[in-house]
Amino acid sequence: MEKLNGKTALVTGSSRGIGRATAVGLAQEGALVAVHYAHDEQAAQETVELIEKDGGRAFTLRAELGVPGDIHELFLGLEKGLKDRTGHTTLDILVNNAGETSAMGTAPEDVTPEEFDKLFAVNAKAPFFIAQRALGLIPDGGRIINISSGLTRFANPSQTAYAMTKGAIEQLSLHFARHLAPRRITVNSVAPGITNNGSEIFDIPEAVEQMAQLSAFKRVGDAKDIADVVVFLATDEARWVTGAFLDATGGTLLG
Ligand code: NAP
Ligand code: P7Q
Repeated sequence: MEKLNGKTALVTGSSRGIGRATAVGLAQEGALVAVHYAHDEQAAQETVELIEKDGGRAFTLRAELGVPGDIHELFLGLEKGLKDRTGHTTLDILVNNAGETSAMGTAPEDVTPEEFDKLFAVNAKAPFFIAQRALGLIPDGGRIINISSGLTRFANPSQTAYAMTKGAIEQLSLHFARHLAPRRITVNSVAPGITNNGSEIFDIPEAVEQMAQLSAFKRVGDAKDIADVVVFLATDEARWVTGAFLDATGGTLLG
């Protein structure tokens, strides 16, 4: 039985990686999914094709986040896409997944104010204002799922600024969970560890072998390892879980 029949979902940054696997997973459970992207329209279209091949429903939605007018552009496209397909603009599930993961190997001494501002604009500010704007569309019993990182609990100096943005999104989950509990809307954080998002580094066996050692299971995560956790949080089965931090790092934080 599909668990999300009749539901709608927005997954930011679902043209590839964890977002794509999440969009596919939500659609497999019957949700109509807005596949959001910034630059790679073809990749977003491929996500939609994957979903449709499976008998699911999805549409693409472009909006660059972290720039002026981003929230307006995102919701203009979202509301139109939903209205055209469902006759209304109800959004049951919001997954704040899009993230700036570049410039991550930089020593703290070398991080520039511009890089810092960009990371915060995309990873922290945009999710806050997306959630704020989505509040008018999310019905009682809805879901907000924020993608954090195990780096909020695993020290790695060259990822300080990035990890700071993920600390911020975890605060969004905590405080919005309290704010939205009267409406039975749950708000949670999911923290992946190193996860194969299809980028080139995961084609280098030696690099993958090294990264795998961080997990208690001695492998890197697959995007589906994370998507399955997000899909669970989106279902009614997770109605009693809110304000939580879900460690989806394959035991990287066990020490
Ligand atoms: P990814 O493969 O790098 O994909 C990023 C997605 O976000 C793409 O769809 C991209 O769209 C979109 N995006 C990036 N910058 C954007 C912007 N400024 N505006 C709008 N969309 C933007 O990502 P991933 O590795 O799957 O990561 C997904 C989430 O998991 C992120 O929040 C990341 O921080 C978190 N995470 C990842 C890992 C990991 O090891 N992969 C570990 C822990 C946490 P376009 O391609 O169209 O630009
Ligand atoms: O190093 C990470 C890490 C990484 C990367 O590998 C590079 C990538 C895939 O472009 C983005 C990325 C995002 C992350 O959130 C992490 C991460 O969470 C991580 C890494 C190394 C050691 C522990 C980690 O989480 C516990």
